[in-house]
Amino acid sequence: MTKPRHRFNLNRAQVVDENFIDFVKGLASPASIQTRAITDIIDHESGLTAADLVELFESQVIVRHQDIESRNMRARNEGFYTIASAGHEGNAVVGRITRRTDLAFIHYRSGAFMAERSRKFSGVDFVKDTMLSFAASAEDPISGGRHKVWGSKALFVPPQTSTIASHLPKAVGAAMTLPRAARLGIQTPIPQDAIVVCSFGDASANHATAQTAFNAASNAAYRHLPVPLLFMCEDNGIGISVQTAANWIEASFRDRVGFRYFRGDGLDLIDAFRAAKRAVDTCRTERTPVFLHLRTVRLLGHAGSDAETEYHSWGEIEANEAKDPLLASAKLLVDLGVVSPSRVLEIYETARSRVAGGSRYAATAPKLASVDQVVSVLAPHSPQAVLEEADRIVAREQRMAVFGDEGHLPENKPPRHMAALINQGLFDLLIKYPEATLFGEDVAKKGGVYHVTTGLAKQFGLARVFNTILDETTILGLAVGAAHVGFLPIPEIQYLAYYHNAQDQIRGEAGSLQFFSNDQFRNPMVMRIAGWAYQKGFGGHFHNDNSIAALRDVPGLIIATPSRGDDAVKMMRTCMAMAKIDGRVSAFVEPIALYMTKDLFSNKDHQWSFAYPAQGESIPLGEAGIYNEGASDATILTFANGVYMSLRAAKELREKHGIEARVVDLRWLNPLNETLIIEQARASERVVIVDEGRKTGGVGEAILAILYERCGGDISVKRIAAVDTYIPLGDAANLVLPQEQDIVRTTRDLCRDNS
Ligand SMILES: Cc1ncc(C[n+]2csc(CCOP(=O)(O)OP(=O)(O)O)c2C)c(N)n1
Ligand SMILES: [Mg+2]
Repeated sequence: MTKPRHRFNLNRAQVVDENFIDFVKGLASPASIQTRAITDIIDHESGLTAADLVELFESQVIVRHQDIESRNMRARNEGFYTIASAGHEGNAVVGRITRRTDLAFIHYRSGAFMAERSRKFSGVDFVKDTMLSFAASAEDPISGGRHKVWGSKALFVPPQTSTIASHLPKAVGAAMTLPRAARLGIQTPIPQDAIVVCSFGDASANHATAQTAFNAASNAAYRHLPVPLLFMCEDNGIGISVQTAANWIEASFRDRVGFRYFRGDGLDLIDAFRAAKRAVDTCRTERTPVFLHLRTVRLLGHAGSDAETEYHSWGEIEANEAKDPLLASAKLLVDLGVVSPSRVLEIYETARSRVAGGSRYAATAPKLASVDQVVSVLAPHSPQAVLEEADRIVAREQRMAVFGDEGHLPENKPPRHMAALINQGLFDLLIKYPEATLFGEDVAKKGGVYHVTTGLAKQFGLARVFNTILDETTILGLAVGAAHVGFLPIPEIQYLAYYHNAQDQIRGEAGSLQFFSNDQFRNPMVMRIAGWAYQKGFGGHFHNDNSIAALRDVPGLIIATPSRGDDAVKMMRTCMAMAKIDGRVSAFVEPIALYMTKDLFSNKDHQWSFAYPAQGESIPLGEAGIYNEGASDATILTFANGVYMSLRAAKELREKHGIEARVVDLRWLNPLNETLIIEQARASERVVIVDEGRKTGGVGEAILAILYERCGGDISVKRIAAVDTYIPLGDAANLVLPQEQDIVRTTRDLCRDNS
């Protein structure tokens, strides 16, 4: 049907547009067809009516014009995004059949789904909102101009990043935890009969992150757990330029354990509607993972910048365009006698002008105009409210019900090591926050590798404290999803090295949600990670990882790392309060080597055992611990194991060298408290940074930068940091990690050279 004039026209949006008009003009005239009542049922199995068809078609058309206009906007430098839904408009049926409260994490080509979802809430102006998003306007109601995303608070569609498949683990998490919330009496933003929807492309289905989500859902269903999750694969047979093998999606998902598989033709509204209806109904009633395989076609290339002719012949491009679902929908409507061709064209042109109006408005709508505006929602912090929340005291009876009697209250027990205190701190947090849930590998019966979670599962039940499958992406995705449905998750990562394995769930997903949703969606959590090195004679690199670059790299992520048990409890209280009040995500890095440490200077001195802090005590974000405060010969800036080693070094410096060094436990590695660092550095004008992290990517780098930028040459600084290497097994580990004697020597030399 492509006219010869269209060959070699690189502007395929124009071609597809003209094709549609020509095609409809060529359809049989209204006089020759019967007319139907809008209430007529067209398909008895699904209940699809003529009215459904008309509205579905209107949604398809609106999205098509948005796609065409996005390219015009780009050409005028008024728009900044051109990935289209063109050819995928059949997904409108899923938008129509699902409910507004069916939490949806969607693909960038799910525009027609979104158009249909928008019908379910009168306060949403779909066209204007999409145009504002293309234009990256600060008025874009979902991201505030930070990205072109599909999303809406009112429509329960959180925005997704461009990282394909990264939204699937959280979809699994939301679907798995929604039923748990009901059992626990946790208030959820969506009703209990909601389902969770996620959509993605065929190529994305191969991604490790997608596969891990399929596996987690499959495994849960296999264990007879409810997982009301609809996976919608929009299969256009290609990923950018790479073809998906014929029937690959069907072959690999049709018989996946625990999945119900449905196939629909997204190029045919009746077939797609029927399949979607079955899929959604099955998912809703059976509470089981459903895989809806929707056939689509990709029109207009991968994005506006994609020269499709590099990998497709003109013939192939035209053959795809001939499959345009809008042609099929128009023909269906006319053939069924639902509307006339001229009415089809009217609908088409009305949509064009609505979109053009939205585009005109968006072109001049305000943009993000300052750094403050850009970052205003990245890391919200309300210190006063957080402090009050952290110090909020739980009713005595509630604690008594868990701890038993006065003597068993943790604050009435003798001083103990960090693992024991964190454990008790977690008991208190699970009492304080009924919506808190703790999960990870081995955390339940075993109580974690280091017994930090001992007794929690028994006390609070396996609905709240549970083991996950062995997969960090699943653990963190579960946390994000659980947060979306109202939980306050405390996921545990067994070792820092295994955070790296799954970091995109924090860096790309959890960390970015408030930013890309203009703080309308939040996924608060406190991610506990057993980390750092110095485990004597055990572990090698994988249990002694000291690289926090991957955490420091996440914008807005709070990094907390205690050096002693009482601090740990007080800092955890603040992290939970920041999650609760400001929706924040924290990484709580617990130094494994100090978990069981009781003594500081000599055997049985118990100087590293601490009393459990009473309710109402917390350590605010940024507050440091200062030891030997009056000391003015040198300032040691450090954290975690560094504090322990530095205190021992300071004793030796005093006793053997007459040097008085103060030791500053920074506790919070992101954001760094610059004011405090400067103050403490100025107190002696000689600074030793003890960073057990790696020289590259460790926090020492940032401290050096702060000191240099803020103090110039006024202050003498030396840095001790770990060697840029993986950590070897056994005693060789000490060759590459900062040692107590390094601190003594460096501080002594610094004082001697700058006396
Ligand atoms: C993790 C990741 N790797 C690579 C990309 C770049 N990329 C964007 S879309 C895409 C192809 C996706 O194909 P498919 O899942 O079939 O979706 P389609 O675009 O065909 O709808 C690729 C490789 C990305 N966004 N994320
Ligand atoms: Mg594809």
